[in-house]
Amino acid sequence: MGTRMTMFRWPKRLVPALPLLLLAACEPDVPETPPPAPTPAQPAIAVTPLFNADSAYAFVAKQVAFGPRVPGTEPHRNCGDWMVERLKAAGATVVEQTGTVTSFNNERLPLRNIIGQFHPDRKERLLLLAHWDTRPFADKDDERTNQPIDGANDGGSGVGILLEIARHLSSKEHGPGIDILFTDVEDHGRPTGAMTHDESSLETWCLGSQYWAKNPHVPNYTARFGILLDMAGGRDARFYQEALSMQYASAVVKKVWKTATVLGYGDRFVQETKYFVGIDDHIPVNKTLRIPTIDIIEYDPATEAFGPYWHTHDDDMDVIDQATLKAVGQTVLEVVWKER
Ligand code: AHN
Ligand code: ZN
Repeated sequence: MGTRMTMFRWPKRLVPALPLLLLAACEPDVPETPPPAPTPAQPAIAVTPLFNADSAYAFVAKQVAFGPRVPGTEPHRNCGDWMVERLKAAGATVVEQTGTVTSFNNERLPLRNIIGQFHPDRKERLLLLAHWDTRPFADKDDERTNQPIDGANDGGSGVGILLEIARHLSSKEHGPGIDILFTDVEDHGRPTGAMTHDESSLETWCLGSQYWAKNPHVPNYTARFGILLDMAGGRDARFYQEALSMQYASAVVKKVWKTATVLGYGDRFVQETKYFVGIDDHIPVNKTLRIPTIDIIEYDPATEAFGPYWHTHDDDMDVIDQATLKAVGQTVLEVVWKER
């Protein structure tokens, strides 16, 4: 026993390092000091995380399960609380904006914009947004027109995709910090004005983003660019380059559509401009804050508008397709990850 103790008496500071001990056991002339530990190499390219479409789909289904998210109702309140919880669980610093707005039909509506900030200490920002309220009526349907819709695609899909993206953001160690903005009271606009371009009707939509653009959650808020998701999860959806996005932020449109093509989603992200969105949440962001912001929104050449489910009771979970959620989600995640 005594002999063995003598043979294996190593310098004290090596004792806790078991691998070194084993190495040293095969090497009689073990150096007094271990070689310096290699400095952990920063990967040259931060690999973009995989967007999980199952998870995004479950986030859409969860919103729908709360019931229609009509401002001022209990499902709306409960869904908002859940979204805040999801953002916090993902590591965001959450800010909520509340207020009261008046709809076109003179309803006083509570407003709740929800902002999840990732790495709020970083000066450079990117803005991702989607509305989370659902339309209080089905004015494009033939029946039950005054009942609220599920809004699985119109409302649910954008939030579902962004909540899935949010799960990855705290691990983004490089580049700008991200702000996820869930706007409220987007879809309470004047029915007959839906596709017209008369100014007074346009102003009845997007009340939450109008409010936020005038009162951003951070004074003098700005971002490198913004991406709005609206009706981004429909089966076989095609995304054309929306004309107002092209007008305000063509470089961002091109960046996103090119990224989608590189990722293999060029069949969905069609490199062709279509003029159709009178207003959406990107307009106040472009006009008031001058942040170049685009809208990824379904365009259906057959209807020359959105999908046939739009503002009808058909906008339920049957419309949602994981392949579309994946194409949009992975594309946006890639665009975000590529920013240095
Ligand atoms: C108009 O209806 C004028 N623009 C589309 C905004 C919208 C409604 N997005 C979803 N629902
Ligand atoms: Zn809508």
